[in-house]
Amino acid sequence: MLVPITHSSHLTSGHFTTKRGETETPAPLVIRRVFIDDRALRHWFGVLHGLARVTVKASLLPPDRMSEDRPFRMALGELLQAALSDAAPAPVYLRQWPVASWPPPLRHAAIELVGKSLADILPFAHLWIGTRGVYTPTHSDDEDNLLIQIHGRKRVLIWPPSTRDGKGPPIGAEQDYPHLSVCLGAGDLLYLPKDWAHEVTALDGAVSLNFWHPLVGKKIGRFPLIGRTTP
Ligand SMILES: O=C(O)CCC(=O)C(=O)O
Repeated sequence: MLVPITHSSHLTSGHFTTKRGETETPAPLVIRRVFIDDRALRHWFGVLHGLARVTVKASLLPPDRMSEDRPFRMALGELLQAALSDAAPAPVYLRQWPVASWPPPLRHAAIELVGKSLADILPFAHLWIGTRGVYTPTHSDDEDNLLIQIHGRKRVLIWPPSTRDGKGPPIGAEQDYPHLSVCLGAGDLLYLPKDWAHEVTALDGAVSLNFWHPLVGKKIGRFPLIGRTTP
């Protein structure tokens, strides 16, 4: 059965205003369950599992969120096993793995996964694979961003660009500043305009794709046209 988007919501509700009383624009947007093409997903995961022996540079994350990540090399299969089984002795994250470094079979499978509307910006994709509890500390990006959740859940906290006159929330006191909180599940997409600070935590072993590109804001208008097969 072909279905349109089952749910989408603008995350701002007008309470984020600048000092001059203007509403922050453009605003973050979440679209639920757009990437639920089961066949493409199964194929893509199959290709990923087939690359089990490929070595990747992952990070071992410190539990205190203050010390440095510890980089180390591991087999992709070992990482997948830890992330997809939701059991890992310590938080390990393959962050921001750029498409140019992916083995060609993974690149080809991704074309089907992201569909026609994103195929032209696939060269800007990055893959994120992490165990439960991995995180990305608060930062903002210089480009608009699409974050697509492929597997597991992530919690994203988001602060508007006006926070402390563009400086974003101070580290350690983020929760004291007005923010949005969204939980992304498998198949969900988050559009995050540039300059909105954000912090991400994986609530499960998680796999995501993201695109930093000036055109991603325009592309989200096309998603209602994508029909997807329900499981
Ligand atoms: O998923 C993550 O851990 C971080 C994603 C992120 O910060 C981004 O896409 O800009």
